[in-house]
Amino acid sequence: MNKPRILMARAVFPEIIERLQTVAEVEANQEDVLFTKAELVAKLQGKQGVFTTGTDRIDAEVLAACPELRICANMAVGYNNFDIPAMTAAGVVATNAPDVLTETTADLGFALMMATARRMAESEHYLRAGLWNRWSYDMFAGSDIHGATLGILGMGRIGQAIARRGALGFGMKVIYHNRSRLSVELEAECKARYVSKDHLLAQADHLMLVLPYSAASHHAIGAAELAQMKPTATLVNIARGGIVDDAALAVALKNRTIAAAGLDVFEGEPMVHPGLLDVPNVVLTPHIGSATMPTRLAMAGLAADNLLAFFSGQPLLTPLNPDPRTP
Ligand code: 8YV
Repeated sequence: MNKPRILMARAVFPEIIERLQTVAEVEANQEDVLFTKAELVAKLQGKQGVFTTGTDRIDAEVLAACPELRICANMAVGYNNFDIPAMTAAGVVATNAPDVLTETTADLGFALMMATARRMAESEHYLRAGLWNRWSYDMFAGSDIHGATLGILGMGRIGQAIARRGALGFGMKVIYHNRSRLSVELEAECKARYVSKDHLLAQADHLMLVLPYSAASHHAIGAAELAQMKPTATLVNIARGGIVDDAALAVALKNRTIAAAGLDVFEGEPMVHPGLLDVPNVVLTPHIGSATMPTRLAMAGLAADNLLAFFSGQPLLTPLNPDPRTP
């Protein structure tokens, strides 16, 4: 029997390619070429599987042009790069990579919140610029993390892991808003209290965004929401670009209607809104939430395991839509 053929849309750990080669013919992309849609479609001809990352879009147009494609395995927990209804309609399986990055991403969210509240980037730039020549009583005085109110918008696995860090490690009062309320047991474990979005915006000293991107969450934080926040509040986005209206945020930061922001994700990344580059009160990182070697290896391993399971006739590990192989 012919081996299935898999395209790696981006470069990945060599051992992942070797693992996939045990069941499939693999076309790697170790030069890490960023394919245009037309190039991706051309590369997918004759392929039954594709290993994607969050930057590779699989939509109805791609699916229509690639009739042999049967599975897309995303090396990311977020899957807004997939058109799931179109994939389901085309009988193409979609998988993501949840759980393995939860704690690592929560660590980064917490680090960004602390760096933002304590003005670490701004003060480091000041020191590097040779401007530090004396101490003063309010030099880079920021806000406290311990004892403050942590507001979490989006209370999935990563939101819960951040809540635990805040409540158990730093004595923070944790409030959250989510599409659906957590069970009483989970709320008790995370020491988190469910509130309305308005209450969350008005009460949080530090607001953390961890909700998935969808049409419904587009600009969930815009000018109106920013205006509801305390002038002393900080905002951290580790979720997805587009959840925050970055232009409105740049204005809020410039006018200091909120104190500061920490951003790991951006609308239209890797482009960054120029207004965000212009203001000092923002800490910017290039989408590194899950970026530790063990976690990235685990994410790639899970995406590969889904492909291996699919082509060996085994149940999928983390499916996002119905498996057309099951009757
Ligand atoms: C990835 C992410 O680095 O998992 C996600 O949803 O945003 C990040 O962890 C990125 O999407 C690579 O696929």
